[in-house]
Amino acid sequence: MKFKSAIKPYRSAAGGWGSLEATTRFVLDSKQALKNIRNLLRVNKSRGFDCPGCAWGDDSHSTFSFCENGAKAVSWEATRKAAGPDFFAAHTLSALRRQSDYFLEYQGRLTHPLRYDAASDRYLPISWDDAFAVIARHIHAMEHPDRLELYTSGRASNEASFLYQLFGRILGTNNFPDCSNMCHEASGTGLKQSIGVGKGTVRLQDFEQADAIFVFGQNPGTNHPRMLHSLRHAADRGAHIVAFNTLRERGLERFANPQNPLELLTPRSGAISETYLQPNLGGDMAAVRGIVKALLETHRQRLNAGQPGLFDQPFIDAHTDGITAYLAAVDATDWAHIERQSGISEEQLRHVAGIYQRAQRVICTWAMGVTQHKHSVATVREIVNLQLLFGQLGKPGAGLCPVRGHSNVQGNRTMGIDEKPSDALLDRLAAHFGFTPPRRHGHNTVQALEAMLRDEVSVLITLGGNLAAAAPDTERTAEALIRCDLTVHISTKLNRSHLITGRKDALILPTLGRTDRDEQAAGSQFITVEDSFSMVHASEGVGQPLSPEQRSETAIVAGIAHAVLGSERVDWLARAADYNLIRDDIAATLPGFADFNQRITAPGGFWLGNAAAEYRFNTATGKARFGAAALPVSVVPHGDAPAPFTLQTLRSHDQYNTTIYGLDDRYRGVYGQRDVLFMHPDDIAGLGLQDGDRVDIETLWHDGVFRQVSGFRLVGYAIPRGNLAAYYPETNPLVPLSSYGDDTFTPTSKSIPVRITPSAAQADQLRIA
Ligand SMILES: Nc1nc2c(c(=O)[nH]1)N[C@H]1C(S)=C(S)[C@@H](COP(=O)(O)OP(=O)(O)OC[C@H]3O[C@@H](n4cnc5c(=O)[nH]c(N)nc54)[C@H](O)[C@@H]3O)O[C@H]1N2
Ligand SMILES: Nc1nc2c(c(=O)[nH]1)N[C@H]1C(S)=C(S)[C@@H](COP(=O)(O)OP(=O)(O)OC[C@H]3O[C@@H](n4cnc5c(=O)[nH]c(N)nc54)[C@H](O)[C@@H]3O)O[C@H]1N2
Ligand SMILES: [Mo]
Repeated sequence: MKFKSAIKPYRSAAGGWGSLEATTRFVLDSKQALKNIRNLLRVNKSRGFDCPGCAWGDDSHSTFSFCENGAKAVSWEATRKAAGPDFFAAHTLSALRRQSDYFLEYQGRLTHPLRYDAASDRYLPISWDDAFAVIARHIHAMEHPDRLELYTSGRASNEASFLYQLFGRILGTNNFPDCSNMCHEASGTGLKQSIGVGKGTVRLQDFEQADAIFVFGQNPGTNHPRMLHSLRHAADRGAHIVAFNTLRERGLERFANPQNPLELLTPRSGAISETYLQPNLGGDMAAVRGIVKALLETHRQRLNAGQPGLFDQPFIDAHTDGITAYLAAVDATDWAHIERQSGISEEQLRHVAGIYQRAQRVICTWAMGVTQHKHSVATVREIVNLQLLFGQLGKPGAGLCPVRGHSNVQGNRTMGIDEKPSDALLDRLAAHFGFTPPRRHGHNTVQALEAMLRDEVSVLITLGGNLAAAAPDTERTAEALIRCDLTVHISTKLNRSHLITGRKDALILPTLGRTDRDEQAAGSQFITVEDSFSMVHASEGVGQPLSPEQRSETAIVAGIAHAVLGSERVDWLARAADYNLIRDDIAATLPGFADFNQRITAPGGFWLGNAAAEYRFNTATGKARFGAAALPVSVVPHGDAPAPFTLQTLRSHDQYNTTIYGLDDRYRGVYGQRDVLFMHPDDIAGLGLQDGDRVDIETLWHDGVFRQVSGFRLVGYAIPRGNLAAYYPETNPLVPLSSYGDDTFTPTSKSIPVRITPSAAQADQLRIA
């Protein structure tokens, strides 16, 4: 495969013709265009499947609720290309390890259960029964149930997740590391501390009533394209969109609706963000504090003049505590600190405070630019503080909106994929299934990897995902996986994690995806998922599975549980034959799911509700709590001395996490390459270098480990000085396993202290990592 590399600015709006063209190209290039197009038309409709792309809600405005990147995700999964036994007979693992991530997934869908054979260095076919027996043998040999790690990636259905956590807990462990630990953990933790529920308080329709929408640390043009429709409609109504993003992102600046044919014929490409601020990496807490400081000043001036203040005093009195300490913390923060840390001037922050002040209804959204820092929980809580002062909770068109990643990551948590389960959850499981669940907390992702490195883990099972490539500190993560006796991956496609096998055994179990029809003994099955707005709805695949050997995730989890635990207490296989039985279990054990099987038949599903949006705050005091944290002294976790640059690792337009669809990042003007480093032109000049030069990136950390990636091409970009950006997962080797968020253990993927040096090898050959 050949790629032509180029850097050229993208001049059109995000969306529009460019995105329609790209979608058509992806759909038509794939082996079965017709099936793909039919699938796309049904995606996110009441019949059909939920888009595996992202967790944004379904929009009633567009005729076809899909977007360019959803189309890529669907056609990537629904390919007729297969990586079957022939492929594995032809390739040793040593040879496959030399291939790129792109090559591995491009081979197509996994079709047969496989077991690693060390003698031939190949994966060989194995029967399902034998595969389950291998797993049972290893698990039975463990001295303690905590020697098992059960990883989940956020695509797994509610039904599969529920069985998975039940299996782990009956066995006796709460070791449920998941992708969320690397993603929105800080949102859940911060929101729970502040408002007692770890989920957003808004619904999709709130975007239709907001007067202002503040978007923090998020790139919806690429990662949540359907969100652009909501932003666009809001902007058209005259709502103010204020974006905080370290980079200038095309999708946030301008957007033409690619699903509105008329609009494509006109040159109009609505401006989205009227105000676009570029904070330093990790500068959002300081920015929000500055906004509050400005608003507090006006509030006091008004009170002193005998006028009503700005804040929503009735809401504050009735529903919150901690305001005095918080306002004292705001007073104690000086403008110099705010300006230095945020990188935004007092004047700009006062301007934005004015927009906030004039809006009756404000929504704040955020994603990884807020959650992947050391002080992310404090930052989330600062956003909540701002909203609480104005009572922006529980009223239409206002509230808090962490925009989730994987399409069912929120549902996974609801189902109990949680290493720190509440006692209430465990009590209900215990009562319904008649067992004594473990009460000690389990491992999150970082703790699981650390335990593996200490040889405290025998078996790793992953329900989707690509742990080896998604986790930080690539070398240490690989070392961790190798130290397990058995690694088991339940996957749709071949990926890096499959190539790093446990020291005694390794299995790959091929699973059906969202788009595939799922036939079980009781007939065709659907699964359920929950979006970012707590809407639970059904998803039913339409395509004929590529191989009769592929099994659904639910059936695989049930098969493992049956082999390990037998079916006396829970009839796992009956549940795999008829998912209604699992939904009955869920209805009996999880709040909000009464009459699940009946309510799920409603078109569009049902809303789980949100206690905080109804002024019920499940905190220690029963009130929403202001957080009074001081701004951190430094936002970048560092070792012995401050680093010259801070690096964030992010997604290109042609990737889904560790899945690389192609080598373009159209909106940022990057074509045919991924080994680029975005830097301010003056910083490039300051290093005595030029645009296009190759550099090495080295992490400055205090554990004596040398972490470097090399040969990255400098790209001059609109980014504040001292800040850098490069793509994930190529830069994961730079994120130290021991650098994670306070209270979250989320790797600090958006603030890595680094040093840049000219590349020794100014290699010009194309590297596809
Ligand atoms: N097509 C596609 N869709 C996806 C995904 C995908 O890979 N591809 N991934 C899914 C997943 S799992 C997730 S979690 C989401 C991720 O969605 P995003 O959070 O949008 O993902 P990132 O690419 O990490 O982008 C981070 C954005 O925040 C900005 N940023 C980084 N640090 C800071 C900061 O400190 N302050 C501010 N204000 N801005 C900052 C970056 O410039 C960038 O625009 O998307 C989901 N949807
Ligand atoms: N440096 C850095 N690291 C990061 C991030 C970052 O921004 N920077 N982001 C973090 C974030 S937000 C996340 S969510 C994680 C993502 O971490 P993961 O969720 O572990 O990774 P993915 O790349 O989404 O997983 C892709 C694999 O999932 C499998 N798969 C796809 N669909 C299905 C399915 O329907 N069922 C099953 N069983 N398997 C399926 C395929 O085999 C595919 O290879 O990465 C994190 N890591
Ligand atoms: Mo994520």
